[in-house]
Amino acid sequence: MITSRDRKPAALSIAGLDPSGGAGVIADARTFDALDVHPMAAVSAITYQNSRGVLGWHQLAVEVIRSQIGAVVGDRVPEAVKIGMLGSPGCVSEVARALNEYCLERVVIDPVLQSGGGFPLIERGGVEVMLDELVPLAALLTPNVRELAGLSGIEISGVDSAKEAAVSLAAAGAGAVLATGIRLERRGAVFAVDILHDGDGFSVFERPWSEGLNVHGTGCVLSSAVAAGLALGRDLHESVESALEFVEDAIGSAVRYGEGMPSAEPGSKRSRR
Ligand code: PXL
Repeated sequence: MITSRDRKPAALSIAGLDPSGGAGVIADARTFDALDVHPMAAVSAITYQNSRGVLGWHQLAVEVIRSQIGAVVGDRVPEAVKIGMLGSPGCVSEVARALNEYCLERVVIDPVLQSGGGFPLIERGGVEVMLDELVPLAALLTPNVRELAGLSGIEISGVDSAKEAAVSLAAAGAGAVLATGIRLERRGAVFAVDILHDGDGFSVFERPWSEGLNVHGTGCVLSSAVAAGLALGRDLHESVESALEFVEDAIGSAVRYGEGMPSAEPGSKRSRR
């Protein structure tokens, strides 16, 4: 008989499908699995894309999204939830409603607004509903620079404005904010800075800036790795630190899978420092 103590922690990804496997629910499931968390998923939208970029996408009906979440969660409440591309304001609202209805906890939200190549992945009005209904349910929000600017309305020109924007999103109800990929030049060297604001203070993480390296899907992998850490019972700071290491390792071992840029391969090389 399987007891609750024998059960593997589970995490649910509610996100878009990237059929080429670089981002979305496939990247999320691979990340959960690599971190020994059982992967579950509900698809919000189906994108048409390959390694060269996004060609378009189709939004799934709100009822389809509701049915997927209801079926999965009705059987097994996940220890953590990762939310990615949602597509329409109606889907954002439905996901917020489901999180409340099923009392889902440890929710990590990657507020996806567009693809790396700039293709819009949310319809008009989506940002407002996200701020009103979803952001207050986030244990952690993981915006990149463009998402940070889009959600806060603050132009991001460096670490100080990123901190200001993170504070404004915490004031909008997010439990914590991890702002990623802020470019910093210091004494001729370029760094990518990630800033964690937990409502009180800031933790700042720096790594060398990797120009031209494919970062398609790294936002998905990062937020999923944090959700996996939370599902495994780690606290927020520990989960963020190990997720940042995990992504760095994944980028370091990226492989080329199509004509476009190389993709980050979750779990293909894991080394702990
Ligand atoms: O990286 C953002 C992202 C998230 N989710 C899906 C995507 C993309 C980028 O293309 O396709 C499904």
